Amino acid sequence: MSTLDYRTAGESHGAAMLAIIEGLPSDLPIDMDALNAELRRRQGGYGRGGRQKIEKDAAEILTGIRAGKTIGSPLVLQVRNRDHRIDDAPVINRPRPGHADFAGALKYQTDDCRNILERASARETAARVAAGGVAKQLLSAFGVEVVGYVVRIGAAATEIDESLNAEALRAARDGNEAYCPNDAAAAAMIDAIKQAKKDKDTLGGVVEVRVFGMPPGVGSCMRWQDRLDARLMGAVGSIQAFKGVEIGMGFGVAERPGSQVHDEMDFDAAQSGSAALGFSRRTNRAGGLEGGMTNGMPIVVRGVMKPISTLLRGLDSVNLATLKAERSDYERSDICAVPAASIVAEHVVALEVARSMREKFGGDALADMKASYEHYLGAIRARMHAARG
Ligand code: EPS
Repeated sequence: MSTLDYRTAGESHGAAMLAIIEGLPSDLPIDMDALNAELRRRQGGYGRGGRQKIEKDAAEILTGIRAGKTIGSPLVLQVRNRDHRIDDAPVINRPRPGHADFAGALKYQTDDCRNILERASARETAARVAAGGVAKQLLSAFGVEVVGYVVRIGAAATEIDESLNAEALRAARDGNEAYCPNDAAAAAMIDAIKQAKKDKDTLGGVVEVRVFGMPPGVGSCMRWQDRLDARLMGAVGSIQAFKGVEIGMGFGVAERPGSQVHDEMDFDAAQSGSAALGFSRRTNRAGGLEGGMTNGMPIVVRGVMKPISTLLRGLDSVNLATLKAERSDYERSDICAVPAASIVAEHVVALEVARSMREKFGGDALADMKASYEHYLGAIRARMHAARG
């Protein structure tokens, strides 16, 4: 079956976080240093709490690999938890409004929210970043680059310079602790997090992911399940604490007429060797996706993360064991995890893009998939050549 799928398992203070990826082609070399660099990046960013001083996340591959290359079998990744103490972790009876605590405790018939938060915790994203790191390595075999960064924390925001490529964006992001490609905006974001800490409060924000180098026609308009835009929205929307996702101009299209929304087209035969086949758009308000399919422009996805629900000053809650009004429990937590979430968003986007690439180009070995990719671009170029006469 040529698709790609993944699952995760693990509790925040259990033995390990695990990811299982099915559907990788054989012969893909896995660069562990690159995977581990992404895991460390996820642990960082300004505003993180005490847990990241304990953990030194590193991935181990348990299955699916031989001599450093995939062999087509399911690949299991493990990130061990140093803070492994799930059986001794304190009982939590006072749910944090905003967290999974309350609904989960009722659903799983317990008044100890610990059973819920252990799995609901954003620590689970370590497994998704490990899996997404593998997806990025598959995509890079096709010249596809994925980069995530922060565009807003609280009131501090930046616009992204549309002329920046993946490398420039990544370099700018990695230059500061807010993971924002604009240093001046990053300084304002860090100040906002410092203020939230003083106020014993938390802060959310907006992350953006761009995917460069996708050929047109990946995804589908034929089945809603296969629409790449919908998959990206689902994947980014599934990140812990995310409350909304936009593609391209997103909700901004509502206030503009069509002439100011759609991206007018050009064709330059001299560029037909590129993955975009010589077609270009004067703008990219569609965020690289039309009809559920890539259109050759960079994919642009944004997601909004709410402020973390664990506040040092607590929030009014109800004790589930006594039903008395009390402040919510405090668990060690972050003040702001938006920088880390930008890395998570990058990796879940990579997984969805890789899934659609597997479905479009198929093949059991990487060479088959590449041959199919080349055949597809070659067939389109031949049609364009014939059209030009
Ligand atoms: C996280 C680890 C967790 C939290 C955070 C994300 O560790 P601990 O609960 O031991 O401090 O810091 O999870 C949450 C914000 C949450 O609400 O659960 C991580 O590794 O990203």
